[in-house]
Amino acid sequence: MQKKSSYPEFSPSLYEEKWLKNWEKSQLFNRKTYLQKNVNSDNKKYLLFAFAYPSGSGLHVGHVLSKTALDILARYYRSIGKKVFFPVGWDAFGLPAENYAIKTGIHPAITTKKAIDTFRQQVKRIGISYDWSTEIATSHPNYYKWTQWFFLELYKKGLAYKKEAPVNWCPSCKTVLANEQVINGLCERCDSEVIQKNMSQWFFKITHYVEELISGLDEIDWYDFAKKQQLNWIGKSEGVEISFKILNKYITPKTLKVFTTRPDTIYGVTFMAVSPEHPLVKKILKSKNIPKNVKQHISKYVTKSLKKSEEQRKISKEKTGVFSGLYVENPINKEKIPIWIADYVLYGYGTGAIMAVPAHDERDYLFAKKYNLPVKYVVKPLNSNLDTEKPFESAGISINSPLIENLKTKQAIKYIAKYLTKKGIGKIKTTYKLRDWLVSRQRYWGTPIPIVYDPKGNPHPVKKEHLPWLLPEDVDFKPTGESPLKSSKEFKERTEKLYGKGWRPEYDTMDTFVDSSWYFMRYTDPYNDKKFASKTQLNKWMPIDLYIIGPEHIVLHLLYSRFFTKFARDLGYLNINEPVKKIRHQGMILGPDHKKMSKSKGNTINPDIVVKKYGADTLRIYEMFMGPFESDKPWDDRSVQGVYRFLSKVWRLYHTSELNSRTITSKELLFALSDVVSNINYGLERLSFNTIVASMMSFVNLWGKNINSLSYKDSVVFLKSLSFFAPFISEEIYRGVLKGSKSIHSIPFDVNYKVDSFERSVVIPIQVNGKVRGSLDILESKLESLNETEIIKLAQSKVKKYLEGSRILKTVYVPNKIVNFVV
Ligand code: ANZ
Repeated sequence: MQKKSSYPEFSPSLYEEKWLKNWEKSQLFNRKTYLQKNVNSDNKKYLLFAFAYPSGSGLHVGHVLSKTALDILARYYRSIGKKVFFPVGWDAFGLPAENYAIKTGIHPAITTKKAIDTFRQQVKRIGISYDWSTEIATSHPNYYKWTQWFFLELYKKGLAYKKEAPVNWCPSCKTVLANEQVINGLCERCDSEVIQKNMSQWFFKITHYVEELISGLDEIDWYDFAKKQQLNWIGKSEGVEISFKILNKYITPKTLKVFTTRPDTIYGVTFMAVSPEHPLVKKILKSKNIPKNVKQHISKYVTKSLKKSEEQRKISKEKTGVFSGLYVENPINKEKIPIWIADYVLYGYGTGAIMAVPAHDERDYLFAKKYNLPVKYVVKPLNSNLDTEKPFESAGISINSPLIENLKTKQAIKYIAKYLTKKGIGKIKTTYKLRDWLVSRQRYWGTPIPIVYDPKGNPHPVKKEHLPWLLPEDVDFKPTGESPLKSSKEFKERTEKLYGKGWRPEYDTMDTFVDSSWYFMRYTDPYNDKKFASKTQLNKWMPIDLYIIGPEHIVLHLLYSRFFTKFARDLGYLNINEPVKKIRHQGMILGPDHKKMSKSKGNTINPDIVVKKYGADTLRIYEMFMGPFESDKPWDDRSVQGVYRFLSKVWRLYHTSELNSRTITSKELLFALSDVVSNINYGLERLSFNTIVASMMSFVNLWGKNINSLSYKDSVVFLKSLSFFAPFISEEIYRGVLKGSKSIHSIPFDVNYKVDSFERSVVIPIQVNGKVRGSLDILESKLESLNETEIIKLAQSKVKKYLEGSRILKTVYVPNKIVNFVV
């Protein structure tokens, strides 16, 4: 190729859209065109990004980060012969579209479709090589038909059931909220105070798989802190259930059961506490033997507590309660202990009642201090003095405890547990914090629960031939505290027509977390209208090899997805236990002010504007270069420009260098290039994108210093490396300047580049009068072509300084070893 003095200006907008169209037309990344055969667990790569909610505000820079990261991997894996599955879809049901509809009256289906269209166009524009043939949206009847099918299968197996339950209720959004939607007792969306309300709700019995949800974590390559968070949520505790005799002959039952993980502290119990929902409280309120004023007190307290959300009760530093008027007997020492009603005791955990040991439990301590109850220390530290100004919660040595005096906590627990079990008042028990999954939502824009009620109010499954059980369109979105579906005439008429007069449909829709708990399975076979996915496709692509999600999904989304996978396995569809092999989380991109981006702070960056100004390649490389993928990092406009300059240099070098087969790549550049290749080979799987970009930049800087030192072949190796990160410019140069006959994205990447073609060089020291004064550093191939005279001449020029003004008396050359001049 001839060196050119003038070359076309670097202007990404002139070619980026052109290549998009070209790739789309040739279906370059479509799974159907070339990936169907010979897929096995060794050669397949299922890459997944947590599918986006298509919000009205469009793609943000955070989406670009994770999508680009996976795209780079997808391009790399394809180029080394892997069968890549890289699907795309939309988590399209959800509250924002519905809230927008409430405000504007525009149907959520319309806003959602529009948002998806915008997202799709934006994602395509940044060159994400998705397999668009698999695109799905959870709000599409072809999708939610199978969400409903899953519901019915769960129902059939007794894993979906209905029960009356206290729920978090936001009085302003007029909806039930999941625990994680309650932040410090306030609604995540509108900051109103959340209250508790009893409602009849549908649940999925996720606790059925609780042990597997714990043990399965061992199979996943995931951060320890994330696994710990999920384990904490599941909250397995081994302890003892102890029965305390109630000292009141008019009250049944005769005993109060508590769950404790510290039976060794039983000598330190100074009060008992039951949750306001505990059945004993109802008994007390009904009892004629408890004074009226005590009951009034209790009743007032209970009403107030029940309005609080569970979260509020858990975190509040102020512990409150009322005395119940009852006592129990401590089975270990026959002490009379008062029973209190306190809302820091939760009804859904353990037995909903506790033996309180203020000396060794902080919550009990705060309560005891507030109500002047005794604090009795029964454990002391192993190696330090007991501080009686605060609770001592750690393990230590038992004191003031006759049966276990001087025993270490672990032994003491064992001893007491055994003792109580023998006496028939204790039982070893395992409890879990995990509750069944409440899936009912009193909202419109979600999957209708496929249940109908007969005139007596008994639930029946919607017949499978009536699926998809369509979401009615004629509804009034305005929240009334009831499900919006209740306002649909069509829905009611449809139900009566199909099931009989007086029948009614279930008006609740499902939590959108249900939609997203199985979408990765649907991806494998998105157009199947006989099954949610065929066993063949499922077992061909599952499990997901790499899943990138935001850290906000560590607990629930992954727990629910794991639950659905186990259920699909038990239905006989899958041969695996866990849906994902490896999970990673992207860091957050902060605003230029180092703060979390938010519209109200005015520090958001619109990726469209960056693309328009600098092109998609610059945006992609910049985001990969900002810092470690998994860390939070601020946006910096100057670095964006730096990346743009890097790409324009690439452009100039390819247009102005003599890239021909005669050029031998200089040693320096070979080093730099092999650095790029090995960084890709070792760094990509570790998501070390920024170090790869840095090595590409140093390669280009070196090249710029000596532009005619790169061979055509090696220039392709570099361009191919760059193509994973910057697919547009590399295609334009490959097809335009390097005259490649096919897409750069379909040529292979030489992972062995370093080993195969890296040339060794030979270093020959040069001595003057026996002293080393310099050295020759020559590539092996070049050395072969030089004769002795030429080598001596080169050596002479290297040590010119030391030879000046003298005459060379003798020259000794030991081939490839040393040159010695005697002067
Ligand atoms: C006596 C005791 C003494 C306790 C002590 C702790 C320390 P984890 O480990 O989280 O499972 N508990 C039991 N049921 C409860 C409920 N429904 N609401 C609130 N607290 C409850 O915690 C188990 C401990 O949490 C139990 O052990 C109980 O307090 C409390 F020095 O019993 B412990």
